[in-house]
Amino acid sequence: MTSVPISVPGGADRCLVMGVVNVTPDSFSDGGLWFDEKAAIQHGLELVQEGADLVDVGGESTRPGAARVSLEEELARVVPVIRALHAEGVAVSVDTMRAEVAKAAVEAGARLVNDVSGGLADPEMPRVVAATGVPYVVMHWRGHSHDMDSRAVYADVVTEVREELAKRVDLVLAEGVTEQQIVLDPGLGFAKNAEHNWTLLAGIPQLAELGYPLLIGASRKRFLGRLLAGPDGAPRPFSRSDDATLAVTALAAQAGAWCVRVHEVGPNADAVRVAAAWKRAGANT
Ligand code: PMM
Repeated sequence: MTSVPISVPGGADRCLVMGVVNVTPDSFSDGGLWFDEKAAIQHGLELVQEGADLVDVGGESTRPGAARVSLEEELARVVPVIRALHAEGVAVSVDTMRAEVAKAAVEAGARLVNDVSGGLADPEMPRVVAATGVPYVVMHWRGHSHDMDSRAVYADVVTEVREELAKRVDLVLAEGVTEQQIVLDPGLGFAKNAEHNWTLLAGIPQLAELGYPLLIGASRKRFLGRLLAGPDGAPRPFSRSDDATLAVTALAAQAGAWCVRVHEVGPNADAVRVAAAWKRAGANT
């Protein structure tokens, strides 16, 4: 497996925790909470206090049905927050599908580009990421949020996601990104229904066979709320699905995930340490 040059304080041999700061008015679970620049910076610093290894700053909501924001608006939302967090010594990633935002974010100090479209939304992205040399999260994606649910059609979701990711890898490598930069992500909830998401989680070992570190983003997603629906069938609100996120984190870390992307960092940071201790003990017996 390739190694991603994000140094973790203490050089921890465990799954990393990426905390989320959505600088948006409309993200699914935390839209509006960190829309104000000062609030976003403060929240990023709190996430680090709680144990985040990385803070993922995004300025565009990708919730199902979301409309796009302009380039100017996205830059105005994320760049000042990234610059301020970087100045405080925080390892920041930028959650963007736009090459120009990725470039400005890395110039402002971002140390990883997290592209939910895996280079499909902006053909310039792989070349720009190649030039920066920072790690690049290539997520599985089939189209923009406004119609992604209609693309959630698979005969064998693990095989198809694996093959589509492998194609993206070939393309970004051809554009100059190195193997050492690449992180893959199955893109839970992006053109996937609940059953697809569970099958992909169970398929982490097969996805890992591609040979790249894996990032898993299950936090507060709708499939958890559906699983925990009450007797009336009403999905559990995302605000009460953090314990389920935590369970996914522990199991994903156990299955070999490189990083989990979560909204509530503290308990997830504990969970990855539990999984690491369990694995270490297993290796010694
Ligand atoms: N999910 C969201 C946003 N960015 N990035 C990666 N790499 N993987 C994900 O699963 C992912 C992502 C949507 O979640 P949010 O809007 O609730 O933060």
